[in-house]
Amino acid sequence: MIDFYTFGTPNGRKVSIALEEMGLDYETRSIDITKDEQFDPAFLAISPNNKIPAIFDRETGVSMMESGAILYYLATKTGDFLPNDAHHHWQAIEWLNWQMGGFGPMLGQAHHFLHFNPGKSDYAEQRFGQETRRLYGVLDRQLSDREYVAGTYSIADMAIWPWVSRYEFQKVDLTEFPKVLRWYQAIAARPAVIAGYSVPSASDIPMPTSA
Ligand SMILES: N[C@@H](CCC(=O)N[C@@H](CS)C(=O)NCC(=O)O)C(=O)O
Repeated sequence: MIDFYTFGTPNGRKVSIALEEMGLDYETRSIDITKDEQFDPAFLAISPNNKIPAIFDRETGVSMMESGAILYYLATKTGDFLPNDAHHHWQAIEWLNWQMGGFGPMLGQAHHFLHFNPGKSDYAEQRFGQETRRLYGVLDRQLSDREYVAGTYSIADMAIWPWVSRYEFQKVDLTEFPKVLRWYQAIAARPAVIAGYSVPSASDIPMPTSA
């Protein structure tokens, strides 16, 4: 049994999708970051950086923050969703880290300046809007000759996909990135993804109207 600390955000959904895909038993503990529950000392003992997601694995006694590390832990624990051959294994790790170091942090800034605080800074809107589009272009190219970012569906896709699901916040028209759109729709149809998207509370997966 895994205690899963989360909220309805892309970083949280990476892990709920992985838990569902891997068929692991988990209990959800909602941490409402709009009410500062992430600063509760009991939560800080598990997640010292005061951010969701975090897990405590009752079987092993491991507690862990950082969604990329958690995905790697869960894939290693189950032996699922990390390709076995070295080339694709390391490609999955590479794209997982691309998400953790670039796609997530940059799109997070785009959410702040383009969606939550528009009109505050032209410079920031341009900078993060352009970087968001550049990153979508990189992902579109990676998906041009393979179904998933590392060949087969892996934890790298689980890390990237929830950020794409916020395309409306990022003012991105997914039809401009046809390979990303095809990949997004395929993953959105997976029952484990639909279930994981509704953790900790019921949520519909956004779908582009032209799709
Ligand atoms: N690098 C971290 C980022 C986690 C993160 O930014 N979590 C946000 C929600 S998506 C959070 O908990 N924010 C609360 C805060 O900053 O106080 C990860 O991937 O787990």
